Amino acid sequence: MVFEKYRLEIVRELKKLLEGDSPLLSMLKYHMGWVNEEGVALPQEYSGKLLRPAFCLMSCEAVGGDWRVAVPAAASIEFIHNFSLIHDDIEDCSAYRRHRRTLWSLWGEPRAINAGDTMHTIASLAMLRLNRDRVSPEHILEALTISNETCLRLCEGQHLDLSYENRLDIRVEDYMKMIAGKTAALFECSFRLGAMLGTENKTIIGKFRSCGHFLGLAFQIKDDILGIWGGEEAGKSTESDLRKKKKTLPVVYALGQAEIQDREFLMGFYQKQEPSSADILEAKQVLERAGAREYAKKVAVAYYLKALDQLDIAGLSGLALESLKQAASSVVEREF
Ligand code: GRG
Repeated sequence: MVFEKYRLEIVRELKKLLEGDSPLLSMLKYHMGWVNEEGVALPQEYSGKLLRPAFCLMSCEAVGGDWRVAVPAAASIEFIHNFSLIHDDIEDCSAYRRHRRTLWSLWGEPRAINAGDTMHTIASLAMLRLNRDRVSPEHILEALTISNETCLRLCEGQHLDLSYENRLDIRVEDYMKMIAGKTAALFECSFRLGAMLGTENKTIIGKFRSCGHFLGLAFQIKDDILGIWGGEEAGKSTESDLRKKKKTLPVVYALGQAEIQDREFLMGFYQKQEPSSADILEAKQVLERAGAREYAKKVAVAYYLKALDQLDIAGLSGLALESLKQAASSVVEREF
């Protein structure tokens, strides 16, 4: 999904920032998919898709900049993302991610929280490395401000996500507000920082920022679909979002739109302490019957198209822009 030239540089920068061999760093390298639980390098790495850092570099190149200058910002964004995953897994009690045991499930919650905090700190240090390529102190300060404001939005979105678990009255507007924070904010940050490090043109930077926002919304809605109907590729159980009572878009839609009997089933389902696998299977059928999968798919595609519109309005052209558009399509076409 991510072009090799970007992937190699992103991974090189990430590894540079985690150099050292303390047990704490080893936990971070485990989470990044580079080593096993004993800290031994893996022959085949299990890192994430690196979408956010790649979008940052592609945005920089698409606006006419030198993408290598933006590598520290891309690495910082990937560490913020991974920090948020470490904490998310603790908050959601998820035992697996990317086909592997999660940090807290192996080392316990206290040490996983500490490892997550370490990664958050390293994300800020990563951004400061922008100074190695003649990026001005003003730009670095602006990039750090933007990334920290983004972290606040992530926290707000995550707060809403957690607080919706015990509610049945979530509307599509509430859902959109939640994902704008927990997911779209970091996509927006990737596109914005990439563009900002490649051009001074505020209008273009604004369009890239909006593109990231809309693409992030599309990404999360696709993630919701995969979280219910995805295959093994996703690396986590397709029962988990339903079991955790997550108010994903298909669920929000069905709670409002399903036939009365199906809606009653869903209400009962969400009031159960421990739904069985049979309950979950039935819930999936109810969602399907209500047209929730089709609806969510349509909404994801609509946001993806809005994202592309922003790039078109920016009035740029070139190979790098075409590559960026191609990569953007993977957000809605992906199967994991
Ligand atoms: C940043 C200070 C700060 C706090 C974070 C825990 C939290 C607050 C936010 C959670 C945000 C979260 C986990 C959103 C979900 C986003 C999402 C769909 C992640 C999966 O992204 P992929 O598929 O992951 O790109 P890979 O595995 O490819 O890296």
